[in-house]
Amino acid sequence: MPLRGQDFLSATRATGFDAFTGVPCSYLTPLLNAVLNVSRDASDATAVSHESALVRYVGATSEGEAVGIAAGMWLAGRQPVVLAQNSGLGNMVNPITSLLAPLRIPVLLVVTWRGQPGTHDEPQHALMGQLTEPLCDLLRLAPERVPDDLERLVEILERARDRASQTRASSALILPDGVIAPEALVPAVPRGPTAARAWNDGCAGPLPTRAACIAALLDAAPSDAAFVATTGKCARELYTLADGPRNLYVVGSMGCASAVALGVALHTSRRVIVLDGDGAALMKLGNLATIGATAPPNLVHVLLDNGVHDSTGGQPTAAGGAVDFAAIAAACGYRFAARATSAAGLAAALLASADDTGPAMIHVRTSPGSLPGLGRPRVAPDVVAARFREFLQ
Ligand SMILES: Cc1ncc(C[n+]2csc(CCOP(=O)(O)OP(=O)(O)O)c2C)c(N)n1
Repeated sequence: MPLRGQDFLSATRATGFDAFTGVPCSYLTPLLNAVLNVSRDASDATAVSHESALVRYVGATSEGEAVGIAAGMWLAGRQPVVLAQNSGLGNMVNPITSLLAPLRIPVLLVVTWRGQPGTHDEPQHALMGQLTEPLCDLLRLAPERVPDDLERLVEILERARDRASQTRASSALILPDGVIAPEALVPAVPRGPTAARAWNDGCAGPLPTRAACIAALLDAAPSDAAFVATTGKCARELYTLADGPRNLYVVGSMGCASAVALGVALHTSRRVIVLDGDGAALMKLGNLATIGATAPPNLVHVLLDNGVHDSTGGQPTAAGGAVDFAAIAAACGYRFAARATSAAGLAAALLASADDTGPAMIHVRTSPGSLPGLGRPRVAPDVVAARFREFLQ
């Protein structure tokens, strides 16, 4: 007898997992529908409060983004679950190896098993079907198959929870076809278009350095704000200018900083300021749509646009200084979209963004280059993650 999606969800929540994100797979439909149905009930009852929702499901644009969001959820005190198709394992490898592993952030992955050997499936799933278990094994995810028996499922979930709390290790459950019975989805009300308030500092003059921009933000931000910095010299500059527990240095997983910040922002009332690069933002541009759709009021996305991959030697990005990130953010549903070309303008935009309810984008043009003699964080990434999590409690 297949399990009901509701039973799977109840068992997951009873074991302590309390935040969900992912990308659909047809095998996951009953489980996703159970999560979405509960999640909508919860958000109806608590229209503006992200924190009191019984269950929150964030639909991501890629499985890699989902891992970033889940990491942020954990940093904000949750026990997150990522629901994904095994085709998406490729998209997840980078944030699993360069975000979850070094920062020791435990996430439970529920990965479907398209192309399971011995079953009939489409050709595009055949190879990944064979690789699913060994790949999860290689990624140190201690994969276990989801049984169609509730008691055994609870035991597996408890093992994953204990691994998470005792060793901060992530786990994977592999979900074969037919283990969960079908369930209908309560249709969502379509989202209408939103308007963003435009803001411009109107400055003309030499562009500021990234370090001057970070210093201006550190001065202007509320003292209880959290900072999430993208990989490369941006995080190293934040560390050099003002290391402390309110900073998270996203040392790898290029493009995931805004996803991590979203996962945090949805579960804290503090302001969360993410320092992104133009190269990193372009690598996971879908993140902007997810931020617009989930619209956390306390998230400020600062895009430090030097037009180059400064951290790897200054090669031009596809933005090349010509992409209008404020316009993209506005079109994705951000409520405030600012353009700045000076450090003072950036600080003023941060203050102005506080008047709006919803995610803010501040696109600031900067010159390439970094602080001379730039250091590297001497605090281990897992310690940075632990102290950041404690700061957020
Ligand atoms: C998936 C992945 N690809 C490539 C890299 C190498 N890399 C590290 S930082 C960086 C450049 C980032 O550019 P941008 O986001 O514009 O920030 P900037 O260095 O200009 O501050 C690159 C390509 C990486 N860490 N991860």
